[in-house]
Parts: sequence; structure tokens; C-alpha cells
Amino acid sequence: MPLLTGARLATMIGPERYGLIPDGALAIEGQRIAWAGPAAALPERLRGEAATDLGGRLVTPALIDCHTHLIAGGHRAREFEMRLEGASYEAIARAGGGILSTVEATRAASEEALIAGALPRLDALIAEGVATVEVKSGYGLDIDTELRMLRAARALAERRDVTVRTTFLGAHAVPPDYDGRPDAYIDEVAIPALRAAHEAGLADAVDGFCEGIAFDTAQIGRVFDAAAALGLPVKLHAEQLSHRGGTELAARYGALSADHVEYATGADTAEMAAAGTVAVLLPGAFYTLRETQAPPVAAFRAKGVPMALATDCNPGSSPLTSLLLAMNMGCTLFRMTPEEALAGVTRHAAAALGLSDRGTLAAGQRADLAVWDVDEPAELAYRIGFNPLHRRIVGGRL
Ligand code: DI6
Ligand code: FE
Repeated sequence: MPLLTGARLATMIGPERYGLIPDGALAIEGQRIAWAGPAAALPERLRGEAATDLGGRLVTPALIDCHTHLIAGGHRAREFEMRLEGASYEAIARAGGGILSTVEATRAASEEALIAGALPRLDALIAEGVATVEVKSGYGLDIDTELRMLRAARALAERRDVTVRTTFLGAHAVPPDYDGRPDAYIDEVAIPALRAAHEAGLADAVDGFCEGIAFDTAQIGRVFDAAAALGLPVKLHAEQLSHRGGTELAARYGALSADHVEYATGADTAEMAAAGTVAVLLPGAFYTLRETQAPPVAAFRAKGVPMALATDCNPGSSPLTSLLLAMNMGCTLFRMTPEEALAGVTRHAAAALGLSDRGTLAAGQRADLAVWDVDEPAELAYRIGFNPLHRRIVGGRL
């Protein structure tokens, strides 16, 4: 049974900050953590095991990026230039650019091209200790392309040592072929595509974009009803650019998460707390779009709403492939604490995906670990553009 010693363990559970165990040991059996605790308390039966001494390095749960659009055709560098010339994200979207320009490129891409395009972005995440990544569809907006995106997402887990969770995001935008007919799109494409994705075992959860430039709560509600009928959990891009009632809708459906939530109100935060819905904060999009209204972090904290952090990696509003930078932005832009930021990419990110087998260092959890060359956990959020990862351990493989 492999044993790690000389480890500072940020277990992310228990009363200590970061659940920190300064002189810790961690035993691995198969793919799971068999034991984690202070070295002095190592059980007799583990004392003879061959140990790997980590020399006092910090060990955290491997990071989890719980909201990405890693699979997408093309890029939107031209749109970046247009915004710098004064065009707004919403104006570009309404003029048929934005999400729809990525839809065009994604429809034109083969499954292999989608995989090849995503791998360098996935590799950047992995290089910073990520071992679980969520990937959404939503740039196909027709049944074939939505399914192709999800198959490409699943294939990433065959090419790299990572867990991929797929989310069906058919209700992301109204495609040009349904311009002005969002209800018909929901009924004729989004819901049938969802059923087909479920049938093919390609969707772990269902998401939507509830926004003025996308869908209203009644339309998203119909998608959520279809998800519930299939037994799939839901999550929602809600209150990103304006308040539209998406958070309340998500909480009513017991959503795993409500994401962005810059414009969530006090009432919304109370409903999320009651429903156990995680707030997934996406500072990369806030930064890229130069938004000014930060999510109500103090209210989430006061009401006990778990906060996750993710890259929202996508070609338009968040071309970000660094979860460490997302942590830094969560602190600097949203005033999260470094401890909240680390919980946001481990324990609470797991909750946002409905995964209870990872995100903390405790017996029985998956042995997905990140080992860091830092003295203390706050350093992970503190530096900008620096990667102190020493090594990643995935599924207990040393
Ligand atoms: N919100 C986002 O941040 C992404 N999707 C969404 O609903 C952005 C998608 C894009 O601009 O391509
Ligand atoms: Fe997103």
C-alpha cells in the first residue's frame, strides 16, 4: 500500500483552516485514500509500508474545474479586438457574432478536430493539478453537433488521465435557423437532443443559459422538466449580465449549481441555501467582459451557500485555461478568501458536479492529489501566472 509522508495536508475538512495537518501522512489503497492524518497517529498496520517522502510539500485534493466549454470550434480573437474598439458582448451576440460564430465553427468541425482543439487547453489545466473537468455542449445547437461535442468531451478522458463530466447545454443560444423562434428551438431541437444524449449515455447533467440574449425562465423550465423526467441533475448559467430569475428557478429544481450569479439578490441566495445549490463563480468571464457588479459573496458566505470557482473556459467570454488564476481573481475581484478559493476548486467544485467521492483528503475518497512546492496554501491563490505544481497523483497511481 503506497504511503506518502513528509506532507502538509490541506484536507479541506475539519475545524482547522484548510483542514491543515502540518506533518501529515496519507496511505493509498487502489484508487482510494485508505488513511490520512497526522504522521504521529499513523496506524500500526501502515508503519511498515514503503513511504514516499514529500519533503514537507503541500498536498491538496487534485483540482476540479467544474464549469468549462473546452470543446468548441475556432476562436474569437477578432471579437476581442471588436470589444476593445467599443462593441459590447451583447451587441456582438445580437449581431450574430459571439456564441453563434463559435456555433458555425463547431458545426464545421469533425469529432477528431474538436478533440484535437481541446487537448492543449485540457493540458494547460492538467499542468496545474486538475484531475476532474466538466465539459459542456452548447455550440452545436442541432442534434448531431450537440452529440458530437459530448462524444468529443467523453473522448478527452481516453486521451488524458482525467475524469470528464459532461453537461448538455442545448439551451445555450437560439441558432440562426430558429431566429426569433426560441420556443420552437426548445421543443424541436433542445429537448429531443437532450433525450438523444441521455439515450446514448452522453450527459451527466443539464445546463442552460437564462439571459436576455438567450432563454427565459419558462423556456429553461421546460428543459429542466425534460431533465427531471430523465433523472438528470440540472445547473444553470444564471444572472450573469442581468437579473432574470434563473437562480430562483434553479433552486426550485434542486439544481446542483447556479453559475455566474453576479446579479443574484438576497432572496436568491436564501433559496440557494435552502436548496443546497452551489454558487459557481466565474471571475474569468467577469474580468474579460469588464463587468462591474461582483457576485454577492458576502451574502453567500453569511447564508452558508457553498461557493465554487471555475475557469468557464470558452472562446468568447472567458478564454481562460488557468484554475490557479481563477483562484487569484476570485480573491482579488470577488473578495473571496484564499481558503474559500481552494475549497472552490476542490470540495465545493465536487459538490457542483454532484460528486461526493472527491474534493477532500479523507479515507474512502478517490486518491486524486496535487502536490505543490509551496509553504502554505494561501500561496496557491496569491501568485499571478506562476505554477508551483510539483506533481499530480490520479487514481492513486504514483
Ligand atoms: N455564459 C458564458 O460565460 C459562456 N456561455 C454562457 O452562457 C460564454 C459563451 C460564449 O461567449 O461563447
Ligand atoms: Fe459558461
